[in-house]
Amino acid sequence: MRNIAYAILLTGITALSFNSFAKKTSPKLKVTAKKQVVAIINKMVDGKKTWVPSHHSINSTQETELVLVNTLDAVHGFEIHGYIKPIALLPLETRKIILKKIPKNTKIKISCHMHPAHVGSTIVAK
Ligand SMILES: [Cu+2]
Repeated sequence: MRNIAYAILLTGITALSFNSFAKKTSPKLKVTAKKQVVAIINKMVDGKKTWVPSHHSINSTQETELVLVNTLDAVHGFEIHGYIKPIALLPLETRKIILKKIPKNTKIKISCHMHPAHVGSTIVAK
């Protein structure tokens, strides 16, 4: 009977010790900043292939998920010189890519590397 009592006592002490040990040694959860999402659509505007909207304003403290939508029935390019390498979007393709944080007041230009006449747009980090 005494052995059983000791066993119960020991189990309780072990559980308590383990819990406080776990609390001290567990790494804190990393709080990831919410990402912002920007949709950039490729479509015909006044007879011209165009990435719309023409201007995007983003928060410089967050990375950005760009949702690229090619609504046209041909392959089109997407590029942000210095930030996003040229991508070829298939007809009617939607693709999500991540734009890393860009410094405040930076203005970057979206273009189609496949068609020089394709109207681009700009992103400004605030
Ligand atoms: Cu194009």
